[in-house]
Amino acid sequence: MCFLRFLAQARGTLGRHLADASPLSWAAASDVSDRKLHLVMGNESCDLDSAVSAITLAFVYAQRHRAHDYVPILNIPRRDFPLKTEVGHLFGKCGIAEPVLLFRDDIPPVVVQDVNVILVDHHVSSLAPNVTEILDHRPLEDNSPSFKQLPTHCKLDIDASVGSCATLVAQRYLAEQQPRSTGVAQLLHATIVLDTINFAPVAKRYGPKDEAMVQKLESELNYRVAQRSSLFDELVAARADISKLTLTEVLRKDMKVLQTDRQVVPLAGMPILVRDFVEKSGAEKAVREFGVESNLLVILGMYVSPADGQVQRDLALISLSGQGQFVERVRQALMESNDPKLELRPHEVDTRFMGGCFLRQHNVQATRKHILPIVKRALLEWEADHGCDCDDVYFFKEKPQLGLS
Ligand SMILES: [Mn+2]
Repeated sequence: MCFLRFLAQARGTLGRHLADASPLSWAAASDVSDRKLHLVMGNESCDLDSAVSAITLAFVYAQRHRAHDYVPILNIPRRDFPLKTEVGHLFGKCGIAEPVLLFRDDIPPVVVQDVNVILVDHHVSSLAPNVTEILDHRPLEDNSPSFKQLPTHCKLDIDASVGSCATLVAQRYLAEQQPRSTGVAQLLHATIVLDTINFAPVAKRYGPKDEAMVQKLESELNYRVAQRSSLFDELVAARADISKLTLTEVLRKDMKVLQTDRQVVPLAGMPILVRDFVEKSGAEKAVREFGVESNLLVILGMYVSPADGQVQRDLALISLSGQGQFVERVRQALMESNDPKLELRPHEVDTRFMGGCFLRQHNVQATRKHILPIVKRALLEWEADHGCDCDDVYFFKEKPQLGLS
């Protein structure tokens, strides 16, 4: 079966299993129950790596293990798909349209009880008890409670030396003669090129496996090595193309949420400088929508000059509830960071947008990966300092006195 037809049939396949799961059909159709449903899922960012790894691995396994069903699931609600602009772009190029794709909200919770799950591009999941196989390249989090819930027979391929999970899928795809698909090869190739920053030596985001797989895919596709850089530029431009998004979607496009016991802090990453974003009409309304119910919003901006590829970064801290001291505390932590030094300085032209704090980040190498732990530490320290209001801490303070009397 060809790749596109496989994708077009995925909904029907899932639907059959959903029907099987209803008690009425259980008694009627016992002959189909031997076919086990395997959901192949990427992580909740649904970046290109997660989306491509899920749909290509599901296809390869479906063709090789015909006694079972493999259905790829994109791990976001369907309404968020337009935010994944580079995924939409590459899928469109390969003839894959949004309506054939299946999303997290296409699977009702009841079906999850009786299915196998294959995780790609992540390995910590609330579905852990159902997981039979993992392909991932994130550093191993074997202390996480969900990791401990994995069944003992679960097959693990967690390899932090590769830049892209698509490399691990490509290994499986190329290991056997069948199936062969230009679409699969194109998707895997493009994803590896993007994730490894086109094998840029300074970024060091690749290993020997990434190189080997890309070369094999190129020979299958009759691509020249020289084509990589235009493909890379095209994907980067597609990822940064926010022209069709609303300002709230721009904030949600690439967000992470920092959660402590007492606080929820959303971090937005945008392909535009925050300083430019706040000048747009409707920016305040978008920020309010984005940060509803949070004490603090962290917004990270980045601008890549199309002319010379020069990167600029800036960031903003905004408290919708006007917690100025709290913002100041996080600002201090970011300013004082030495690992790495962020080299934060005020913008040339200052802004008082929503009473926030706006800074240019002159160390453009530092990314959200570096900023996230600094903010988290500041949150926890703030909470520790302001725990004095709690009853339990009050009693703790009184205890020594009681002991003396
Ligand atoms: Mn990845």
